[in-house]
Amino acid sequence: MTRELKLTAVPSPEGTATHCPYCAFQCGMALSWDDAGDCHIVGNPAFPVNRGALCVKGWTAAATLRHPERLTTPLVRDHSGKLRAASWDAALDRMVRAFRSVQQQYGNDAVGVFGGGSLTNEKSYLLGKFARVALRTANIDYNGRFCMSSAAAAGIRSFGIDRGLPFPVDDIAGAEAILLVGDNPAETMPPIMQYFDAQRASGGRLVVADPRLTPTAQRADLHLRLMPGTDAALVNGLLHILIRDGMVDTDYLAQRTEGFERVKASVTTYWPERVERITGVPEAELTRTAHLLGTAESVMILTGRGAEQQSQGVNNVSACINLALALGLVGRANSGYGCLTGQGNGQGGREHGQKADQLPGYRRIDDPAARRHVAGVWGVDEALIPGPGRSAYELLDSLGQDDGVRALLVMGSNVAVSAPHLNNVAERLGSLDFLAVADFFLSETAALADVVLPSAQWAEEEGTMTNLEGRVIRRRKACGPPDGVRDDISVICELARRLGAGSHFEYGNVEEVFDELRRASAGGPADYSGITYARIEDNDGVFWPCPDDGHPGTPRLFADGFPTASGRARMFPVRHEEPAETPDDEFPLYLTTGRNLSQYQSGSQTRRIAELAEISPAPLAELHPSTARRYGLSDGAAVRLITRRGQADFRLKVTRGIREDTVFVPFHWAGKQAANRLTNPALDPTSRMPEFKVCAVRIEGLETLDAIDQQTGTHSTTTTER
Ligand SMILES: Nc1nc2c(c(=O)[nH]1)N[C@H]1C(S)=C(S)[C@@H](COP(=O)(O)OP(=O)(O)OC[C@H]3O[C@@H](n4cnc5c(=O)[nH]c(N)nc54)[C@H](O)[C@@H]3O)O[C@H]1N2
Ligand SMILES: Nc1nc2c(c(=O)[nH]1)N[C@H]1C(S)=C(S)[C@@H](COP(=O)(O)OP(=O)(O)OC[C@H]3O[C@@H](n4cnc5c(=O)[nH]c(N)nc54)[C@H](O)[C@@H]3O)O[C@H]1N2
Ligand code: SF4
Ligand SMILES: [Mo]
Repeated sequence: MTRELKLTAVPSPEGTATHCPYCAFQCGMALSWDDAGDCHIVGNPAFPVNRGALCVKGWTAAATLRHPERLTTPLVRDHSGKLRAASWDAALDRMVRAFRSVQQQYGNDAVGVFGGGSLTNEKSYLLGKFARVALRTANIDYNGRFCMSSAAAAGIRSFGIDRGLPFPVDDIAGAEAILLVGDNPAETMPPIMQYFDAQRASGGRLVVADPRLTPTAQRADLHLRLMPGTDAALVNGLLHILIRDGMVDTDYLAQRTEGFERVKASVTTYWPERVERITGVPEAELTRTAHLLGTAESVMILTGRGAEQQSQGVNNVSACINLALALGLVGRANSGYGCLTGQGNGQGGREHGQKADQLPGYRRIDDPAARRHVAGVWGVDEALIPGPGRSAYELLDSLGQDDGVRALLVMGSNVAVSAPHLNNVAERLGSLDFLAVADFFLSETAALADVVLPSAQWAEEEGTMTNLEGRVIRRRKACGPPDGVRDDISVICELARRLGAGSHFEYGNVEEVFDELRRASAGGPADYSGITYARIEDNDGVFWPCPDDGHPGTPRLFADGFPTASGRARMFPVRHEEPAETPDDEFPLYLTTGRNLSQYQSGSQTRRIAELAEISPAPLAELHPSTARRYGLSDGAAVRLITRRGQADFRLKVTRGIREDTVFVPFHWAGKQAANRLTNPALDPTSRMPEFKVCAVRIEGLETLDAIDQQTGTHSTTTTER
């Protein structure tokens, strides 16, 4: 199916300034159209975060807009099980009937909503309100649970607030030493490397803890090649050395923190020899790192998904926070703890109520004062707002079960590729009474749906995003959506109307949704009440919290105190616990998963872009040469990876850049090459984050390459059977 999609550009001589559709760096870019109607993208040098730089995904993002596989009409599954084009009326009708009938039969909570961190603030807010007010279900969660939840939980319990970076990215350039724990920004956020490069150019040092020698680790002064799942031991070991050698900031600890004595006692057993045994990082490297951090004037400790996506993810982050507090870094110039948020609106998406346990403004849904405030803004009875619902994986695991979710709306996630233990998730999705998916492409999840709604995307809509620094920015509309496509905001409002809650969903435009969000967030931890579209426009974005119109916003947090009961940061003792699964005779290697530079997430967008597919056409399983030799496997061989949950097939990339006991695969592909057929859904007890980064695996050679299904990501919209 090849066809031309017509776009109506919003006319502007220099192009329209907006932001990239992908990651949390939210690079500023300008879109313009030539006479032939082709869209061109250039980095926006005036936007102070990327300063004109883009990565290959940003450069090629125009291809998403007029892509021949764009959905331009709703699809409804017919009696023979095929998805067929339908009118909006028919599709929305079918949804409302299905939601009503499931709720009548099984109760309100039997309808679930699954959102995403790529949705704008306005959409995230409205989706949460839709679940609570129109569907009256407790069961809404989102893919950020798979992404930011461990760092968020640890940040909140120590600092009283979760803003990924409590300082602008600019500060990175001025840090004398940086420790990156499980982050690979050279591939996952390339333009941020200009700040790391500037840091090293002025004499700063970089230490990277990663089981792989990533492009980021290649730029480091020191690479700590730790065993997967041993982050807490590593970081406790660093703190042990710093305490032993008298390098902690005792004044800071006394004045600004609580709980240090217990932490100190808990790290006494993490002496370097033991930590070397647990982590595989040589004692000399531990000591060198600790002394580097202990002697530098300014130090940053940053975590990524490597440390966070574990069943010990919260503890791992807490160990890093303990280290940062012990060194007196938090709130000091060019210093502190931060996490590099992942998705485009991974930060805002976790603040405005699409999380199971949360109301807008980063309020807790079980906090009576928060409920009262938000009920007031929504004009509903406080008692009608449901309580906390199931977390993302638990929600997916409940699908079709007796007391579980029987009808689901997915907006902004491709769970059929990105959720852990996919074989189980596929079975659960298949057992639903009803599935609706809103997307711009027929993602693997949409292909399973009973109703598919074609959505407008980034450059076709207005809204705000909150980048990794907590800077609220404008996503500006640069062109109209293709005919037949609607924006998610108007779809949510229309569904609410059809469900009888229309009076709570009357907005003249997207800015009015934002204005309501501001009021709902007022007084909450993520207070947006002083942020307006106009102020964002005038200031290249505004940092939250921003509690009133005259407030300048808050680029840097914690200079004077912490929003905790005592005003001090709280330290929590952390013990190294093994991952839920470790290698044994049957599954002798560690499997870890993550990302490639030129593919994004479930690949639903980027696998469809020719330039990106050319750079990265299929996933490669990385294995160390000596391990490959042991199994008689060579570079390029076809292999099968097998875990207790499933198997998947890959070509092998033999590389010295990985530990001998570890295999790595990227998760951007579907079908037989889906890494998540292998991954372990063991959850962190606090954040409910699945253990994407560690499980036990066996590797077998395959005779032929036939088993490898290239998975270009294309589907025929009329033949997909459920
Ligand atoms: N190109 C590209 N960029 C992206 C994305 C994408 O899909 N593609 N996604 C965006 C999103 S949503 C996110 S969340 C970010 C993620 O950004 P990152 O966190 O940088 O990405 P990952 O590759 O998931 O994980 C980082 C590193 O963790 C390492 N690792 C694995 N196991 C362990 C462990 O046990 N301990 C430690 N310390 N490290 C370990 C991996 O080897 C990997 O190099 O990227 C964002 N940017
Ligand atoms: N094995 C393994 N699995 C992982 C991870 C890992 O490291 N390893 N990382 C996890 C992480 S950090 C993340 S963030 C998740 C991400 O995994 P997913 O949630 O699957 O993320 P995306 O691929 O971004 O899916 C977004 C889908 O929504 C659509 N979409 C995007 N924006 C919009 C919008 O505004 N409206 C609508 N209606 N649709 C939209 C896109 O086309 C796409 O199909 O994957 C997780 N899964
Ligand atoms: S770094 Fe992220 S925001 Fe910037 S161009 Fe690449 S994907 Fe887009
Ligand atoms: Mo993420």
